[in-house]
Amino acid sequence: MRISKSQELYESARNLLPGGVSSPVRAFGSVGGTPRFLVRGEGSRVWDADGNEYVDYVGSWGPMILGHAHPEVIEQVRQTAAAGLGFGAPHPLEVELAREVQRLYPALERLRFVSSGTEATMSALRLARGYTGRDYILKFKGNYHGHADGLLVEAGSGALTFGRPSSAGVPADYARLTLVGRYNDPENLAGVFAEYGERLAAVIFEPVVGNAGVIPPTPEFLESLRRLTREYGALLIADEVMTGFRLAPGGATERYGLEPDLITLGKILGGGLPAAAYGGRAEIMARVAPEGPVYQAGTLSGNPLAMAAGLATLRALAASPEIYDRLEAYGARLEEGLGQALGSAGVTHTINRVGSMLTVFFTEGPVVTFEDAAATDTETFKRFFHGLLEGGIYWPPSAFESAFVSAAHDEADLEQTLAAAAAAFA
Ligand code: KE4
Repeated sequence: MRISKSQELYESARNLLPGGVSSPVRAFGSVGGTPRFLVRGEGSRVWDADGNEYVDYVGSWGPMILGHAHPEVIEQVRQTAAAGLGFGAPHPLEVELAREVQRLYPALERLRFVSSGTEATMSALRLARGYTGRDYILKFKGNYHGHADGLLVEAGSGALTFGRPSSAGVPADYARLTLVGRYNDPENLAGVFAEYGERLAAVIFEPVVGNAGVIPPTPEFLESLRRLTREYGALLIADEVMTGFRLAPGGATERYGLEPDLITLGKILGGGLPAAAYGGRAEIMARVAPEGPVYQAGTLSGNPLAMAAGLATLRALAASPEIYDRLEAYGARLEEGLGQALGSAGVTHTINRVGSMLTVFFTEGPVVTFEDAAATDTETFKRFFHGLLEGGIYWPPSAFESAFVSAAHDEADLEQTLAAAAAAFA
């Protein structure tokens, strides 16, 4: 496979951008090799600067649930762009998209558009602190909610969970206000609440973890989250930036019957353009400026093009609800086929899948906690990743990410994917 153009571009990019990329995971750091500079996408496929074609399971990290360059989405963006790219003023498309989001997420009596998932979670946590008057927040190890300072925190030492910075530049004093719990561990959760419950502003969690690889929630964990937050008056924030509109029309909230106090959304919400949101009950959101004292703002919030792309995406999904059956069916066949290919090659693995989100862990399994996921053999993942890449399959370049199936993936894609997986370990 000739990749000289990507190599040249990467050389130039590294003299301009840290690591040659605009977001770290794109640099292939954990798998090695030259990141592919992608220049075109259509349906389930993408092309790199050298003209190599790939079946795409990254989908821009989730947004491209319809597949790339969906005609209706492109047309709506084109029409909107022809009228101007943005005004920094209210726009009709904000009303239309908010109405469509509210139809799918009735819990969102009010919502605020922002430009990234990070902004959404950062703002939701500030709102929770402003609403409760409390300072501590709780997140879970292996859950990622974007790069706001208070969220770049890992479990501290000691039985409980004082946070400490997981990134340079985050003051220890600030990280200390973030507690880090263990996902799918109701006992640990009860312990944190016993110690800190009265001081907790919010608990933020991924309803289905995608950022440690896919880890589904246990019913007990979901039940204890809602019960304990209610009991102690902490807000429950479901971070649906990745799962929103993907695991069901109403995301994980619909799929698992969740009752969060706040929900954050992103990715599919912008259809591939920069749009995200946070929202919840009107009496909570009434605290958000300009109505209330919790400040949050953004030049490009509610940008018309992003609204147009998101609205066209959600409308295309609503017009063809059978898409969710197709995502489930392809996801199941991909899981089964990869299991057979890896099993036949004698490769120890376990696959976690929820709908169209899937991760192959190279460990015995089951993978129920972050520690289970961390046991995956990253060297074997590297062989899997590059075997797929050589076979024209663009898989997420990290063992701790979710692959994404789109409505555009078809039989030919599946056959090519399974053949490449078998060849990777032949
Ligand atoms: P952004 O700021 O990247 O739009 O969203 C942050 C975020 C928040 N919450 C969840 C559950 C997320 O998955 C994300 C971002 N996801 C990663 C993929 N694991 C984005 C890819 C990247 O960092 O380049």
